[in-house]
Amino acid sequence: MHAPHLTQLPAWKALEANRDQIARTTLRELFAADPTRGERMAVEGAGLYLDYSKNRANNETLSLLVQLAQQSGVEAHRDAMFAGQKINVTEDRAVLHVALRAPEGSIILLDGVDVVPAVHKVLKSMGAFADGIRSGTWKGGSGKRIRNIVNVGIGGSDLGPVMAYEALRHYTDSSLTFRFVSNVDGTDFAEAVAGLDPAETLFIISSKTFVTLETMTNAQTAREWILAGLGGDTSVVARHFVAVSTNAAKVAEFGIDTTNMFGFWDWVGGRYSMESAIGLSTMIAIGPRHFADLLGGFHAMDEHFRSAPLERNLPVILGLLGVWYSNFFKSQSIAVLPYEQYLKRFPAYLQQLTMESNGKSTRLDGTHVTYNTGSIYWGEPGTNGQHSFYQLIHQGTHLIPCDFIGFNKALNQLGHHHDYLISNIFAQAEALAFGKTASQVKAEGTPDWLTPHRVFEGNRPSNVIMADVLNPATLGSLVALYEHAVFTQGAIWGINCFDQWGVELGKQLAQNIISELESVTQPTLAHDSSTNTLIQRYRSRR
Ligand code: G6Q
Repeated sequence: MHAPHLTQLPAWKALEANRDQIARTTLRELFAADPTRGERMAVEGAGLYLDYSKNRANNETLSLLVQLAQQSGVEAHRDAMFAGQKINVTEDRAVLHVALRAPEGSIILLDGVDVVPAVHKVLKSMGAFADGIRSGTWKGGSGKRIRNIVNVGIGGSDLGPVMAYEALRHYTDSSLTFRFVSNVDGTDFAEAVAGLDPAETLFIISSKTFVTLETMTNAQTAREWILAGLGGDTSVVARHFVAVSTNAAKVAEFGIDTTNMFGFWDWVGGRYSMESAIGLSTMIAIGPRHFADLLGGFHAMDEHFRSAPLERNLPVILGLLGVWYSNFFKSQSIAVLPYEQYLKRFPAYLQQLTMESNGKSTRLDGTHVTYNTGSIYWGEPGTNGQHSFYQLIHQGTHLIPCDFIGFNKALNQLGHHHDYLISNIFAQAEALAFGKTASQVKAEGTPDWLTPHRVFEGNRPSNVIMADVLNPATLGSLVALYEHAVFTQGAIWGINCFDQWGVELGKQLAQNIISELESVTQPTLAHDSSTNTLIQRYRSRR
C-alpha cells in the first residue's frame, strides 16, 4: 500500500492555511503580540542553543510542522536508521554513521552483528598511528620524521577532512603541515606539495571505493613525486603512503601495504564519513583525545535527535523550518553564515551534506515529487558577506532564510574583536526580521526621493545558533545537527538522502571523452554538434 502523498496529509493542508495567515502578518507584529517569543522559541541541546523565534511562524505553525513530521513517519524512519535497517534502499545499504560515534560498549546491530567493536578497533589503530606521527616515532623511508601530511581524496573523502582541519586549527599540532588535494586539476597537486620535502611527507589516500578518477590520478602522481624525491627507491614508498578505504583489494593493487590501511564500511556514506577513518588527517592534527571529544559531540546530538520530543528537538526544528520555507514559501536557498573564521569551510562542507543528500526528485516509491525538495545552501564566514551579498538578502526579491552561527567565547581574544563580531550576528538577524520603515527612514531626515531606497522591509527569517566555544565537541554537535536536519527533511519528502545517482552520468561521459581527447589518431566523434566541436577545438589548440 502506498503511503498517503505528502501534499494530501492533513498537516500539509493545515500548513497551507497557516501559511496564508502568516503571510498576512509580520515578524514585527508577531514579536509585538508576544513579549516572551524570543525566550520561548529557543531550544538547547548537545551544547547548542537554537533561537528560531525570528521565523515567519507562530505556535500553530510549529505544532503543525511537528504533526507533518509525525504524519510522514520521521520518527519511525529515524528509528529504522538507528536500528541498522537498510534505509538506503537504492543501494541496499544500512545508514549507520551514528555507529561511528557510539561509545565503546554500546550496541548497534547490523544483520544481527554489533558493529561498535569494529568501529573502536579502527579508532584504536588510527590512534596508535596518529600518535606515532605526532611523536615522531613513525618515520619516512629515509629515516626523517614526518612533518607534512597530505590528504588525497575528493567529495566526502575531502570536504570533511578539510573543514575539520580548518575548524579545529586552534587545536592542531602546529609543528605539522596539513595539505589537501582533491581536484584532478594538476594545479591542485602541484600547489599542495610546493615547498614540501618528500622525505618528510606522508600521503593519506582517502577513498571509500579506491577507484575514483581524481583520487587515483592524484595518488599516482604522489607516488611519482615521492619516488622522484627519494631517488627512485621503491622500497621506501610504503613509509610515505597510508590508505583509508573499504576496498582492501584495490589498496593492495595500488601498492599500499594493507597493514597501513584504515578501514570503514559500506554503511558509511561519503558525506557522512568525516568521523570514520576518513578523519585520519583530523586525528593526526588534533590528536586522539580531541578526536574522541569530536565523536562525543556527534554522539550527544545523536542522542538528542533520538530522544528529545520533536517540538524540542534541534535538528527536527531546523529541518522542519527548511521544509516550511521550501514548500510553503517557495524559497530556493538557505544561507549559512558562521561568524567564526575557523568555520570558513563549513558552508562548503554543508553544501555537499545538504545538496547531495536532498537534491532528489524521485520518491522512494519511484514516483516523481510534486513539491520542492533540497534547498541550495551557500554562505561565507561573517562579517565578510555583509560587505558583499547581504544586500540581496536584505533588500532583494528572494526570500533567503539565514542560519547565523556564533560562539560565546573567542579562541583568539584580541581587544574588542569578539564583541564586534558577535554584535554583527545579533544586528543582522534583528535587521532582517524587523527592517526599517519609511517613517523611521524619514525621521532621520532622509529626503522623500531617497526614502524608498533606504527602507528595509524586514520580515526576513533567520535562525541563530550559538555554542559556548568552538571545540571538537561543539563541532561534532553542529555537524550532527545538520545531518539530522537533512534526514528529517528527506523523511518528510519521502526521498533517499543516502544515494547520489546524480553524480554518475557526467563521470561516465568523461570516460569516453578522455579517450577521444587522448587518441593519437583523429577520433570519430558521435556526440551532439556542440560537444563534437568543443572536443575538436580543444584537440587542435591545446
Ligand atoms: C559522498 C559521495 C562522494 C564521494 C566521492 C569520493 O557522499 O559519495 O562525494 O565521497 O565521490 O568517493 P571515494 O571515497 O570512493 O573516492
